[in-house]
Amino acid sequence: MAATSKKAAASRAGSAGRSRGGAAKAAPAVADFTKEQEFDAYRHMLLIRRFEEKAGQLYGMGLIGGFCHLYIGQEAVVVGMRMASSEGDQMITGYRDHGHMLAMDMDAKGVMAELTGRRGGYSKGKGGSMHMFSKEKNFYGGHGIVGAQVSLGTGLGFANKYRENGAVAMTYFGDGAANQGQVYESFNMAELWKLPVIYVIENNKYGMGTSIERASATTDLSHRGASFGIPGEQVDGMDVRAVMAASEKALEHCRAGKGPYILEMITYRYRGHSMSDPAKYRSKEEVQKMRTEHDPIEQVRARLLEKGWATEDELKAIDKEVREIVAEAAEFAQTDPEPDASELYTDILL
Ligand SMILES: Cc1ncc(C[n+]2csc(CCOP(=O)(O)OP(=O)(O)O)c2C)c(N)n1
Ligand SMILES: [Mg+2]
Repeated sequence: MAATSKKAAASRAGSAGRSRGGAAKAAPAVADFTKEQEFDAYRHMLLIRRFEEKAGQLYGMGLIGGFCHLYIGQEAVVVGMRMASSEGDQMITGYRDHGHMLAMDMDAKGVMAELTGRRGGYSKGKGGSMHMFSKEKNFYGGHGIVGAQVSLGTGLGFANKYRENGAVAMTYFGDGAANQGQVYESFNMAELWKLPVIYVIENNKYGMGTSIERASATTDLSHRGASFGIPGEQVDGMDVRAVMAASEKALEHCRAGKGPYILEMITYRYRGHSMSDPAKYRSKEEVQKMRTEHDPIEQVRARLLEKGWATEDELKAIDKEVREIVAEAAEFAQTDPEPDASELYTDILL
């Protein structure tokens, strides 16, 4: 992915955003996608969707131990961010991390095998769903402690500035995590030292079973950097074009040495918090409405068909290709051996 950013920046419609400190609202900007970009977005979002569906099945079959948090519904966030970013930019997130890894072009086999605790997994089968990393692909985890990745992502930004490498640390966290204290300590340092960090708040409206209205004194999270002077904006996180346009703008801000930027992605997860959550705190109608009216993949699909850029058969063929990648990953995740017992003593700090 990536490398399509310049074109989209040039064709971006309007100029979204707020003045410093998140004061003023502006019209949302939507990147005007080329045919190539629509296909790119479609493929990547579909890969995440199918991967997650398969992970859900494997979990149901008892093949995945521990926690497993699915990203279904939120695909446009990570794909849009990634489409605007460049080689070298880093990503770090919490435990809902499979989509982020696939967006960073990590191998589906390695991710799935980590879920099933196999040797060929990204953490040699010792980390599981929430603890995977790939320095090579600039993915820094995979963190189970809510909000912990925000300080770490700020550290990545510090390293980027110190090394003058031009990279930006895309640091993701949820609406629930947005109430953690260390988030604000990090904001302060990031703005004080003008660190190149984009704080991507994935507001999927719930932190476990608690809605944002019940948990947060203020619910417009794009304003959360106001007291530090960090600009922020709300983005339609179900529309990959809006995400990409916002990402372009935030990346430009960071690369110009102006410090951090907050993007609050308004999104939604279709499944429960984790595989063990039946999601009784919200109505079926609420979920169904998001699925039918705002699904990120359906939006791209509809545009491709409407513009005559793809036929139903071509889209089916992409689905088939994607399903094959996922099936191969699932096969590997079930046949690759478990780590040797001696691995209990490696990769640990003594
Ligand atoms: C420090 C800490 N407190 C509590 C938990 C338990 N916990 C796990 S996920 C979660 C909710 C976080 O919600 P949000 O940030 O909105 O992310 P989402 O799951 O919606 O992606 C909580 C409270 C934890 N893992 N770490
Ligand atoms: Mg949430």
